[in-house]
Amino acid sequence: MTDQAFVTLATNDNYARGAMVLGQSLRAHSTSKKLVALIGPHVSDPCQLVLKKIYDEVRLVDVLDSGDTAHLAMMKRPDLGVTFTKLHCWTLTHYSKCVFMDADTLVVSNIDELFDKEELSAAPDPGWPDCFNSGVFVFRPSLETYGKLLQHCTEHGSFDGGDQGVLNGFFSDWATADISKHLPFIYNLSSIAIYTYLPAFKQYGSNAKVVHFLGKTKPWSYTFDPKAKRIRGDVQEAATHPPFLLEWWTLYCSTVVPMLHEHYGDQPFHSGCVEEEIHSSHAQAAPPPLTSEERKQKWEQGQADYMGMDSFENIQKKLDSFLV
Ligand SMILES: [Mn+2]
Repeated sequence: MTDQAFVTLATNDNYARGAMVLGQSLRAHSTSKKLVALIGPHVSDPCQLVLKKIYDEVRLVDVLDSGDTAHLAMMKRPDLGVTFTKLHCWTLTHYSKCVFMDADTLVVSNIDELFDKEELSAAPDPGWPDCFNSGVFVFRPSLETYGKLLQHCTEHGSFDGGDQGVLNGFFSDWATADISKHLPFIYNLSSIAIYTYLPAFKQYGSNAKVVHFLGKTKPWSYTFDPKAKRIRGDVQEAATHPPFLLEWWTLYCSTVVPMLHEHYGDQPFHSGCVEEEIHSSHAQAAPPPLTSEERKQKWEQGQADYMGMDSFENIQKKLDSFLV
């Protein structure tokens, strides 16, 4: 179907790298749909060129420069800049139906069946399930809807400061009107759910089709040692399931980094793939282990040590010890 497309948004080079991996993951799972990337003016030339290799269409969206209704809306609500950029997806009227996907999502299975759904279909947000999460949603491009959305935006703003607040305000009957517009959680599985409802993750997690790296720490916030297949970085605040993170990095290193090298040429750039030397003593010196009270406190503050003590494997071990 050439009038249906997956659409994503990258406002800087980091999110552009996310978009590259997302695009590659869609291709790896043999999508028959077009791929469209909306980009902001801050995405560098080499990144734009790589996106053009992966995506069928790369469209520059400069709200400040557009001179259209979005520009006017932004003058009233300058705080919602990126949100207005995202709403631009409704202007892609050369497609009859689209699925928007955040650049911090990863496809782990073919999801073309989402195009059977209607606007606005989305999965519940794990933090407030009467709201949908705007990281993955089905929509129909329409200038009429676009205009109404911008109007809604300027009149009511966004209750969370971003596009999710605007979209939930606009499609406000999502929670109750039509159950067929509730996508199963496996189409927008945020790793937060793994730690808030582990038994459900154990039961259903293997059905995941889209993983969403919610939260401040994104896959590209880490570095990766491709030889050792190890993720490095401040993993304390990682709200990310290690195997999915590993899948992101493996796809990135094998299929995206070579293209980045090609387009950066002699220019230096930070790929994030670093082969570590044999560890010096300082790298091996682990911080003193937390007492269980300190650990409990950290967990309650949402700072579980997901890659270490509180890793999924360790939680599973503990759980298994109860189950057998
Ligand atoms: Mn996101």
